[in-house]
This record gives sequence, C-alpha cells and structure tokens, in this order.
Amino acid sequence: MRRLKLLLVAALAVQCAAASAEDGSAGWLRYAPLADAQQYRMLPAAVVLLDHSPEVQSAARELSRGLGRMLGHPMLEGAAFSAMPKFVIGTVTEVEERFPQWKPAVQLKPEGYAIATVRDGQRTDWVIAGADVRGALYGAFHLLQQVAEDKDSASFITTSSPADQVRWVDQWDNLDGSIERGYAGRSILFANGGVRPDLTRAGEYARLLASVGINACSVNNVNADVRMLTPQMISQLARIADAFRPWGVRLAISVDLSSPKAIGGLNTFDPLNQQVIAWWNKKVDAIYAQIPDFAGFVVKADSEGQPGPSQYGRTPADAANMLARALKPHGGVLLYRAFVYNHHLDWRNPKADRARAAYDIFHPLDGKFDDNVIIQIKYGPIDFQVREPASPLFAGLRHTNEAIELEITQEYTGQQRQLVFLVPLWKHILDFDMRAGGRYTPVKQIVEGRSFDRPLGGFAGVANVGLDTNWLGHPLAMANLYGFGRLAWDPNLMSSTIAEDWTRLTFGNDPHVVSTIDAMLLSSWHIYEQYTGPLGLGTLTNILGSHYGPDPQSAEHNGWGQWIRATHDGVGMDRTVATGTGYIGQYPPAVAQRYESLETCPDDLLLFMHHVPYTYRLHSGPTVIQYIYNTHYAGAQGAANLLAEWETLKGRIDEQRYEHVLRLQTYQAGAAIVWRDAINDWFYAQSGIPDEQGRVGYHPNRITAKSMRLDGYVPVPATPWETASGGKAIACLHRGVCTASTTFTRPAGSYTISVQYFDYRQGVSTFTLLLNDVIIATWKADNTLPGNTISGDTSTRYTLSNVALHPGDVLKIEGQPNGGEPAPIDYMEVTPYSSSR
Ligand code: GCV
Repeated sequence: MRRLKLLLVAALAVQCAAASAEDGSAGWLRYAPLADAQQYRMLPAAVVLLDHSPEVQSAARELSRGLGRMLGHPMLEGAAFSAMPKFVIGTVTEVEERFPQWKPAVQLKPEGYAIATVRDGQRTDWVIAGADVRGALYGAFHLLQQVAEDKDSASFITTSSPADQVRWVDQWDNLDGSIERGYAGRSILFANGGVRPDLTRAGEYARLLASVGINACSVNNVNADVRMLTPQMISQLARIADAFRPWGVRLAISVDLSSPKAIGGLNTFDPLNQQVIAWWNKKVDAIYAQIPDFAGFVVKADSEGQPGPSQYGRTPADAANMLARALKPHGGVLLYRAFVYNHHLDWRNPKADRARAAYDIFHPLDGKFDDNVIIQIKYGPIDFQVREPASPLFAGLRHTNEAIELEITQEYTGQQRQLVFLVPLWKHILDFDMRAGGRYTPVKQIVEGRSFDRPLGGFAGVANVGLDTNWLGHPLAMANLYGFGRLAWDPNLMSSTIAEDWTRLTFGNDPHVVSTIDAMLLSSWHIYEQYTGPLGLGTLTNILGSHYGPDPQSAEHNGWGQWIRATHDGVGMDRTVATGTGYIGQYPPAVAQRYESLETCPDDLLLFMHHVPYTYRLHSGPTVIQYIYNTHYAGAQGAANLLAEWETLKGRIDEQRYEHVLRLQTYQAGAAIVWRDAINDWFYAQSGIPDEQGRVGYHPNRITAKSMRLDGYVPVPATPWETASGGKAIACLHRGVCTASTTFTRPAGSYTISVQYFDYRQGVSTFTLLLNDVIIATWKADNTLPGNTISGDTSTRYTLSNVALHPGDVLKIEGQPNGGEPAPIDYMEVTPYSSSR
C-alpha cells in the first residue's frame, strides 16, 4: 500500500514564509500568502500522483508547497485521498486511463500540458496532464503562478505547448569557481577545479528554471576547460545531473574540440581523423553510461583563441557532424556556435567587417549539418550590444537547425548594477521579419523551425547566475531570467505581459507596485541605450576590458572589429553594398533594400549601417550630433526617473528588497550622468560641433576637484580622459587623509550637493563632507565596481539633498584612502534644491 503523507510541512511553511526575509533567494517562486485565499476555495486540498517519475513527484511536492503557503492550509498527498476532490497529476496517457471520459482539448506537443476539471460523480477533480512527465511539471508550475498572480480561476483551465524544443540556459562557469561575465558571485556548480560538494543551489536553480519551462543547462564556460572530459570529471558531472533531474533539466556541457589531443593522448584533433572520431564516440558513450539523459554539447571553436577545425583545413560542419554522430545514438544534440570570427582584423581596411563573419562562414555550409546539429546564433552580428540588427544568418540557413543565443547576464548592458529589462530588446529581434524568400519569416518562427520546416530549434540564454543569495545581483535582473524562459516557451508573448507576471510573482499584487515596476522595467532598455550608445553605435563601452564604463575610443584602431569609425567629419560603419563592406547584402532583398538606402534605414540602426556626417539629419529631425547630445541628456534624466519611481514604493514592499534596489538605482542615476558627460564630451572633441542647447561641456554648478583648495590631494589623469572633468581627478596618494575645500559664493538657499568620486574594486576609502568644519555626511567607497583606476568604470556619485548654504560657507571633502584606493574625487556639484530632480 502506498505511503500516506500528510504534508504538515506545508502548514509550517505557511508560517515560515510570513516570517522569512525577502532576500530574493526564492526568485519568482515566493508563494506569498494571498490576501484573498477564499476566492480559490474550489481548488482541491489533496494531490494524487499517477506517475512516480522524479518530475511528477516534484510537481506534486511543488503544488503542496505552493498552494499550502498561498492558501494557508496544508495539502494532503497520496492515493488514500482518492475519494476527496483532488489534483490528479500525470501524463495524458495516464490521466486518460484514470478518466476515460477525458481527453485534452487540443493535441499537445512534447512537454506541453493540459489543466482541466473532471466531474466524477459529486466530485470535481483537477487534472494536470503532461504530454510527458516534464509537461506535468510545467503544468503544476503554471497553475501555481496563476494563483500567485490572483488570476481568475476560470483561466486556470488551459492547454499549452512550447513553441521551441531547445530551451537551454548556458552557464559560463569555470572549474575554479569563477564565472566569465558573471556578476553575482561565484559558481553554484564548480569550485577548486571540480564540482562543488554541496549542490543544493544547483537543485534550487533547476527548480527556478523548470518553473519557466527551461529543459537543459550547459554548465561550463564555452571557452571550455579540457578537464571537463576526464573520467573523474564525468563522474562529478553526474552529480549535477542528479541535482537537476527532479526538475526535468538535462545536463549539457561545453567541450573544447582539441580534447582528443589535449587529454586523449592523440597527436591530432582533426575531426575527420578515424582515431579522433573513435575517441569522441567512446567519450560520449562514457558520459551516457553515467548520465543517461545527457542533453548534448555546446561548441565554441575557431573563435577568440579557441581551437577549431580550421587548424586542419576542415569546416564547422565537419567538426559539428563528428560530434553529433557520437551523440545521435543516445538522443543528444550538438549546439555549434556561429560566433566564429577573426579578432585580428585590419582596421585600416574599409572592407573588413566582423559583422560579416558568421554569415560568410556558415551560409555556404547550409544543408551540410546533420539533423541533430543546431547552429547557435547570437541575436546580432557583433556581440550582445545594447542594439544590433538581427543577425542575417537567421535567414541564411534554410536547411539547418538554428537556435538564437540571448545574453541574460548583462555583460554589455550594465552588469546587474544597472536596471535593463532585456525582454523588449529580445522581442525586437524575435519579431523582426527577415522576409526570407519574400515571405513573413520572423526570427522567432525561424528558430522554432517553422519557417523552413526544420525538425529542431530554439533558444539558448547565457544566464550566469552565481552564489549571491538572489542569483543575479540586481533584484530586478531576475525578470530577465524569467522572461527568457517565458519567451522560449512562447515568443509571441508581449514584453508587458512578461513584466507584469514577473512583478506580481516577485513583489505581489498591489496595483501601484505592479504598475510602477512594470513601467520601470519596460522603459529601462531604451533609457540605457540613450545614455550609452544610440543610433546603432553599440554600447560604446570599454570593449578591451570590463565592458562596463564609457570608452568609445577602445572600439577603434584594433583588430576586434567593433569599430564605429568616428572621425572629425562623421561617424558610423559603412556596411552598404554600394560603397561599404557589403554586409547589408547578406540580408534577404527586402531587408537589404531598407537598410541600404538612407531614405529607409531606421534611425536606431543608422550608424550600424552607414557612415554619415555629424550634420546628417535624422528622420526624427535633429542632426546626428545633436541627437547624440539630446539622447544622452534624456537617458540620464530617465535613469533619475527610475530612481524617483522606485522611491514611491517605500512602505509598499519589504524593506530589504526596497533598500537594495534603492541603492542600485541611486548608483545607476549617477552612472548615467558619467556616461552622458563622457560620451558627449568625446563626441564634442571629435566633431567640434557644439550642443545647440549649450549643455555639453558647460556645468555651471560644478566645482572640479582640481580647482579646489587641496591639502594632500594631487591631480591625476583619468583614463579614458573623458571620464573625469578636463581629463583629471584628484587622488590622495601620499597621506593618510587629504582634503579639498571650496568657498560657496552663490545666494543663500537650499541646495543639493553631489560629490563625484571613484570607487575602486579594491579598498574602502572613507569620505567626509564638512560644512564650515561641521560634518554633514560621511560615506564609504565600498562598491565592487570593475576596476582599480580613475575611469568611467569606477566613477560614482554621492548626493546629499536639501542643505542650507550661505555665501562664504566653506565646503570641504575629506578623503581617507584605504587598501590601495586613494579616495579619488572628480568634482562637487551644488545645485539649487528645487531643481535638483
Ligand atoms: C565566453 C564575448 C564575451 C566573452 C565570451 C564571448 C563568447 O566576447 O566578452 O567573454 O566568451 O563573447 O560569447 O564566446
């Protein structure tokens, strides 16, 4: 007889949930007690499983846990409760056997689900039926999220199937526990050269992923470590697979193509060599022996120093098919990345163009890839910039499976210190109609396999969650992970729907909270684009280092090919067929025509496609240079507005997350000013054309630090120059404490005082602001920004509002260096209080 379980745990959980801190660890699966639980009294209080797979058991436990907490009563679990109204969870086949009168309203695709009620005599049971066991799990999560969002119970009855089969996240975790482009702590999976002993977080991560339908996770950096394929590592990886399995998340790994040579004792890794082929076959068999549901490999080859088939004169198809054939008998797939390019391009050559690379290399191979190969294509032709056109390769492969690669981790979009909700960016690409063959072929339907009748396709998202309690650092960044999963399931969802669902699940259903956070999320991409790189310029960040602060010059005059070709006269890459690199010719004719002509090229991609004079007038009215100036002011104002919007939530959400986001939005509002001034000053220096509105280079409220009375402080250059006033800041290099003072000469009144300083990753300097030798503020430079130099990476603002000042008052900043951080300061800005916001 089956074990009966009364889940008193759920009752306890109800109490714990109320008391537990809102530290973000629960993500969007908070299951907060509902204000009006009564509305769901028709839902059963018992769960019966028809299937005892790990996935269905997880589904039942999750239902008990979630409904128990939200509705405030324990759930009963087990066959003994069959006579009660109950949830019945299993596969469609199992449910049909139990209720012969029932069948799903529509035919489900693999991993789809149906939620329905079934009358059984006097009783109404609720059926959660999956096309397979994963589908049942997804159905349970769906129902729970509907309840958490206070949705009308009538809408619970539904069917849903995923658009895409490949719904993977990638982690770029290294075996030492670091994460390439990770911004939320160290790896939840690896440490000290191996898999972490404690994989609790890995299991919790898989649960979050499953709740939005993610079905696989590639766990290591695509710059893969050859040790991933040693026998010892394979056994350790099996432990990760075990942690993922209850949530239907299959394990995948990235592999280094040179492994047969590097660790296999062969003297070659030529993909056509018989010994190499045999080595991979054996290796793959060994993996499946320990991980029977292994999902497959991800490959980065011939890219940024990674070895690849070109070394032997072989093509990506040769390499991909060799691996795919090893995986095929086990049902595995191979995701081969199209991110293949030469990073030693000759920048002097006007025809050289990194954006061309993926199409030039992969288009000729179309049709040469095996059926279990999927070409993983970054959304744009460069590298996850704040705006790029859709990669032309999406339409360039019609006989090959494709997946779109999106970057959830905010490498070029603020690194989770700044709010950028990426779903609208992704939607923009997914909805873009490539006009392949002259018909409607949006990217979303191409990767789904629908446009060109491909058997496989989907989404890969670089997530890079870390050990930080809240997974991604910025509490609002979790909307990106959530949104990625939702779009991979249904790319037709609107950004606003995803934003609202996530907000309700994460912060509750208070209408003001929901509308405020939704508005913040939905405006954030455009704001970030405005104050970084508009008009298709790319993010304009330091591309040679941190990928964080402003540094447009770093894009130029090197082999990386992220050029913006800014000269004294004009700016932009000429990618036209007529006079440029010919990149535009890679698009199907209708799209190519639109981009080729200045008449029809959209403003927001103008400088990606064309080189134009600064005085060129945009469709929207202003000249290019004036638009750059204007948008940077608008963007900085937008970032200030995000902060003001967040402040309206005080007291309406928990203090812990309120304060955390408040700190980050305060920082972002300051960072946006740094970006605004750096980019505008740089373009002013390039073009020599002044801002029509007289703002650029003119800061009447600013007192540069180097012009203050300095005691101990010395002027030092900023790199790049545009990230500090006149290229210089001050640093306290030789003393324990230094000061910078100024005498206030403006009319008496109430003012906001901002101090722009530099907060290195190392050290925690202390700053003290004194008014007539009385301390009015003190703070520590304790942020973990990416850099230990005076630059836009580290420039930070401290603001004190509503200070009464009189002519003759002395304002003094005292800086106390610490740990190699010399308490550097850029300027003090004193703005009349009423106009400071
Ligand atoms: C894993 C960008 C990133 C690299 C990353 C690469 C890739 O260039 O900066 O860190 O390497 O993309 O996607 O392979």
